[in-house]
Amino acid sequence: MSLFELEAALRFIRENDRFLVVSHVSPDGDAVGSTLAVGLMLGILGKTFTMANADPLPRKFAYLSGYDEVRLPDDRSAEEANYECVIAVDCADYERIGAAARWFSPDKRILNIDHHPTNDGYGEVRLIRPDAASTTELLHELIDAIGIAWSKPLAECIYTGLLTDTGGFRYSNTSPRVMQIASRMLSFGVSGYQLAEWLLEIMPYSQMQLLRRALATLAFAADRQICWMTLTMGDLAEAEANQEDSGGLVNYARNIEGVRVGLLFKESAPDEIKVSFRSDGSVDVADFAHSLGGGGHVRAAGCTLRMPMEEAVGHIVERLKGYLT
Ligand SMILES: [Mn+2]
Repeated sequence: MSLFELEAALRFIRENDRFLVVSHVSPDGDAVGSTLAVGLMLGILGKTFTMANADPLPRKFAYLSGYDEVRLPDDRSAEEANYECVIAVDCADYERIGAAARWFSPDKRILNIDHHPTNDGYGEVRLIRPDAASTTELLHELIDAIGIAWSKPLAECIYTGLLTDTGGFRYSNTSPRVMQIASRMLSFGVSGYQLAEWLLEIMPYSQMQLLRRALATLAFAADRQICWMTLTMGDLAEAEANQEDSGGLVNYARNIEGVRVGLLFKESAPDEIKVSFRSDGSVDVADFAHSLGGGGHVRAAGCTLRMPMEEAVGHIVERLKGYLT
């Protein structure tokens, strides 16, 4: 981010009050960590604010400070609508804010803080840095610039975004800078081994039941360079799984030797298929997902198709075969 961008973001925060903090639908660790970090920062600055998300936050992030304060769009009284100052974090485009945008005033101004390369530059003030591993990496810099004191709760938010968006400090975005910030967060009391165990290793029983069903559908194309799994609404019901249980399962498809792109097709509603893409790095799945109306990162992206499962699988696998060659 340029100094000019950082200054504009600081001014937006310092010179305004009554903020609405939002992130993307189906929030991940970086979305939750970023939302709550901004909330903690605004609280320390003496600002009034509300945090909202289109979807419930995954339960596994309940250890983060402020988790219970994030509101759903339906949970609203009249005086809480019409926020003029919006801070959107980790959200690559305006549509991904989803139903949380119902709380915006028609005269809203948005501070867009994000690291997705596909960010379309919405908002009046923008702090966008595609080379950052997580949005919390940018927030670390913003928090230092705004000059508030670090605490364990704030550090846990930053660390959670770093840990989850780097796949446990394993992806190619794990830069020296990421490790420096992580190290600093540990010095503020974050328990790195406990968060790693809780976020990367422990799996709910219902998620394991879902994994069992997903693995039974493993299929391949293009000399096993493409591998996919499917999950129907019936699978989700039988496993007594919730939406968050399917997170990360796509990696089982991608992690097979020789596979360049792993996919998970998940039926989220009748004739609505959410597709997750994971690449070994040789294929830009953000670009591919973008061509289907989705987005994400080079190695991890997604899109939603409105068609039956079989049609969605055929459509995407055929297109992907052409994309590989
Ligand atoms: Mn992120």
